[in-house]
Amino acid sequence: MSAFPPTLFAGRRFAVAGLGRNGLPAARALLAMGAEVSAWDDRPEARAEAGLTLHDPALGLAGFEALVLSPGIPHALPAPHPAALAARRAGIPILSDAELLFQAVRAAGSEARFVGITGTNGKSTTTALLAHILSGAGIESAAGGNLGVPALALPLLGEAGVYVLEMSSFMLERLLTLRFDAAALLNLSPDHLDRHGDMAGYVAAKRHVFDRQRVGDLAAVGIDDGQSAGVTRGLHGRRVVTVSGHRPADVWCGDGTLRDGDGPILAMSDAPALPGPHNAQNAAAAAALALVLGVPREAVATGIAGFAGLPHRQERVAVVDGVAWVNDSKATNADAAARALACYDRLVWIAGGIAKAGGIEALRPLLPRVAHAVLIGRDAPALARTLADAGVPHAVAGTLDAAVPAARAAAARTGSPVVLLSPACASFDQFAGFEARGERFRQLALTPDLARSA
Ligand code: UMA
Repeated sequence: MSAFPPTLFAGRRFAVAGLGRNGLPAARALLAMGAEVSAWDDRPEARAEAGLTLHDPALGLAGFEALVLSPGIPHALPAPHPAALAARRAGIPILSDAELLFQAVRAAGSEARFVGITGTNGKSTTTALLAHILSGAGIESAAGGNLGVPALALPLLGEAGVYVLEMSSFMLERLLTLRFDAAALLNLSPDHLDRHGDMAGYVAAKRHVFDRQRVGDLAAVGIDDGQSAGVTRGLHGRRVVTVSGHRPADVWCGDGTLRDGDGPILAMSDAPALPGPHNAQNAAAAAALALVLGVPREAVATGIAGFAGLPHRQERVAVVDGVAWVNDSKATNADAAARALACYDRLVWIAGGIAKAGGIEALRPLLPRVAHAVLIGRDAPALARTLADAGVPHAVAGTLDAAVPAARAAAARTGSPVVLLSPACASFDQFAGFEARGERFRQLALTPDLARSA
């Protein structure tokens, strides 16, 4: 693992638009490789803080090799950003940082392998899980992309190294030469349709993860939803491996055991951080990728069993008096909360915040599992109406600080073994983001006196 040579990109000229978590490290990395970089952000304070040579791309991009556009900035829908229009006028490509990482690695003479992981849900978990399995097996790896460390902030890996990149649909639309030795598409449900026009556009963007793959490259495809399963058609030449959390596939989970054609890999009960069939599918995908990367079967099993999980995603933060406190603050919509609720037969549920269209109506089939619900946030009254209609005992606590002691009492009263924060709502009415909401839950769960004194 080392830094990229300082003259690697000498003589190359890039425009970088967007100086947030993606663009700022990208601009700095390109500069550190010797490229000439002109940067821009529509926020004056971001421009001022960047300390970079500034150029408004809307004024023209003649002479630049490419526009590195932050993933959140649209190049087509709902309306193209002026930088993207300027790139089109200048006839230069619009690239993501992952493409430039690939170019840099190859320019540095490294044949390190690239793994791309995408899907609507579970891609962060699968990326982190694969990186965990690889490091346990002693394989040098660097993980990032949409999750955590942006691609161009990753180090240079040698021949035996493996980059594990979580790829969003936004990043996948901006590749030119990057080829994934092994790629996974986990699942597909409607998301980011404003950027992709419709479901067909979204699926097309996700499918780019398999572009340029050669004969024998691995294409792992989740078959637990029809849209994703349909992608297996048309992947000729690749080594297609189907993965499922609950039905027969090339790598799948049945009777609680993760298995493939060679037999059992491990019992998912040995992997407490990966509850539910959706996590079983994430584990199946990570296993398929790890096996093709040369990780021995036993090391795949050990890696999955020892995975600690990601913060705020069904994260078991405490077990107090036999009650497990589970932080699933990342569940900002009903779809995500459904995955968590389905994992427990009887629970106390903390939910609420700013609800998405439809509220928690879609969760009705799962509500009989809820022994008691405690509601917080702006849309608690609307959620309460659904719960009342479904006959679920509930209370409106208002804040998380009030909800935690109420949930503790409800768990004792109802004999529920789990208190689950899976809000099915955005957090912005009361918190800076889902992370802050989850952190407060963790503090309150671990320190009962904090809640009592609040
Ligand atoms: N900006 C402009 N003009 C605009 C819009 C934005 O100048 O018209 C500037 C903003 O002022 C800001 C920057 O662009 O400075 C923001 O860029 P961005 O929206 O791409 O966000 P980043 O902070 O750079 O984070 C991005 C990813 N965000 C998105 O894809 C929306 C992060 O994924 C990623 O972790 C990060 O790069 C590092 O690679 C987050 C995400 O929500 C987790 N991803 C979506 C998802 O998971 O569903 C795809």
